Amino acid sequence: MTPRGPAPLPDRLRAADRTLVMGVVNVTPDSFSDGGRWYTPNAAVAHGLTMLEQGADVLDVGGESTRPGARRVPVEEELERVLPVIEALAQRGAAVSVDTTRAQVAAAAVERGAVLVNDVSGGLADDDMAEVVARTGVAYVVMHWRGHADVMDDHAQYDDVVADVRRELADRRAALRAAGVHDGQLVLDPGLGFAKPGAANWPLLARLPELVADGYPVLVGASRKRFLGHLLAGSDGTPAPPLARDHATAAISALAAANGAWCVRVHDVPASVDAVRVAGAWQAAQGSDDELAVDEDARTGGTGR
Ligand code: PMM
Repeated sequence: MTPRGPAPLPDRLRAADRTLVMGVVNVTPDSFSDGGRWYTPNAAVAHGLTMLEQGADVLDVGGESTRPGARRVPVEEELERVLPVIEALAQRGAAVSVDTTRAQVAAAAVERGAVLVNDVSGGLADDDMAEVVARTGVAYVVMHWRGHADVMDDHAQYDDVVADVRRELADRRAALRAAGVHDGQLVLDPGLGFAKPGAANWPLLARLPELVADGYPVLVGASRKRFLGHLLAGSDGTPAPPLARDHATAAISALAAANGAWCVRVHDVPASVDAVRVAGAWQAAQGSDDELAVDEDARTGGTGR
């Protein structure tokens, strides 16, 4: 199948002046980050609606935990968990993303109104995913991944983590393109915490502009992850628990936004909405400063004084 010409992400997945914020709706009993607090469909929908009010641009609904060591959920159970929540949130006008590695779940979610498929395996976990993405034309997050949660820690060796992640993402893009997915559908994600030892996450953040320079929207999912727990460890070395990692998450949202991220995926929406707004205003002022300098140059005859 030949790839179609480039087309940008849908308008509702773009903001002119700032990075987007994706709120996490985990419909799972065992997520590392929120421990199943929103497990029933009603609780998950209510939580999603709250995040919309708090300023989330996209809601990411997932029914399978990806925490290290987690076991897989049968597909029927994943469908039962996510579909009612996706449908209800889409009907309320939300831009909904489905967090799944399964083609069958992705296809059903798009039918119920999802506008983005967030696949932490970048198409590697299910050979049919590329066909679903190509056929539906849905926007698609290609995350860097080296194996399911039960084995990913065995695949965490890198020469240069940033170069290796970029190269493996380029391989995924080529495979998706060959299956008929077009480049304009794609979002890239470095996959923080997925087959990444703690220290490997920092270069992926610090060198984010290299990934951004590959020319695709970039999603950053640092929220409440283990490497932040280690950063914030107490004096006895005990990692900070997930719910104590939100301030650090917001700091990363600001820095990721300032470094060109398209979107940040977070559990605590209000702080990251403020963070990306700060980054947006900061960058706009840098632009307006340039304009001021040009105006000033015109007035002073080019001395700028
Ligand atoms: N992290 C998690 C789940 N889904 N999706 C993308 N695109 N990027 C991520 O970093 C990511 C993800 C794991 O976190 P959770 O259990 O809190 O949802």
